Amino acid sequence: MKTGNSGVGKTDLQEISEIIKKADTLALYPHVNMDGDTLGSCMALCLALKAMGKKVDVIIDDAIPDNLKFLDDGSCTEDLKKGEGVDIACCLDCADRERLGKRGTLFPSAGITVSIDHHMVANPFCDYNYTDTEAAATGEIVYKLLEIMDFPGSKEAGNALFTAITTDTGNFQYSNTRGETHRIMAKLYDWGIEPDRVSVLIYDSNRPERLMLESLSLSRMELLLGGKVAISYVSQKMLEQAGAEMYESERIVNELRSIAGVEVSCLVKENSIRECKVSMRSKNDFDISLLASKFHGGGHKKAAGFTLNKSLDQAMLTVKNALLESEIGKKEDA
Ligand SMILES: [Mn+2]
Repeated sequence: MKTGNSGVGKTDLQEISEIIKKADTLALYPHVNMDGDTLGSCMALCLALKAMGKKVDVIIDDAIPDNLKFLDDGSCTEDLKKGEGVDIACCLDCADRERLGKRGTLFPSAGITVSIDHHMVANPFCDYNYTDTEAAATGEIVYKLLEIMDFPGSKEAGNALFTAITTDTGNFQYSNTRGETHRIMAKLYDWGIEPDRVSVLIYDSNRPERLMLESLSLSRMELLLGGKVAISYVSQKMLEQAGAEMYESERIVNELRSIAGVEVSCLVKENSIRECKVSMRSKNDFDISLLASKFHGGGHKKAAGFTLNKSLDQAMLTVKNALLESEIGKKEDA
């Protein structure tokens, strides 16, 4: 096993580019519950490798979200047979084995396994593991790999990398955005990318049901601690009323955070009568992951979550009490 940028062994992108060059057949793996970075990274690499004459499939575990369907040129498949006996299996943005889902036994059956990611890797599981935690998105790493491989660039591969980077940086607003992010973006413009058209596809292609759900949830918003905390919920009843799916609630917690003076926002999602998922965001200094870890959850300083095996009412109570007792409740001024 070789691991890059985390102190164990030595794998660099040069080495990964060499082994990919030698391969004829590849299977690329996005993580479960696909987002723009994982699928954009897979599709950019897929398109580039196909242009180099290789046979490439993107083995997906679940349906592609509607707003990312434009990325698929027909390479995405749920047919696990396509991943059998390939020269290389490469997972992108998916360094945690569990994020392979039901593809977990197929993945290691390839001749060589590779992981490319920007997340801290606790238990590297591939033959070659490359991690760059400075990269804002896995898409940034894929750009660098393609540059090393002398890929001349293409509009479609560029649009896929733009998707990866814009979605993982909150459209270049999050603190992971760096100078290098913009330098890569500038090079992608030279590939002929269409940020305007692609942004409409990613961000302005919502179903009306989503906005109906947002409206129902936002109308139940409560402000706590003198306006430093905004909290709301999504119930099964609201989903039914709006005709929406739970994944369409994902923007609400960001909307709650957008209020002036709010430092922490929180959305409690009722999955069933005895399970709620809690999503939290913080705006400035408050480390929300510390609060999430008290409930065996995880995440980052500004975005974290956890699951409670409680009814919606009980979960709301638990979360409110935890927020009131937290450091944010103790700070006099924010
Ligand atoms: Mn990512």
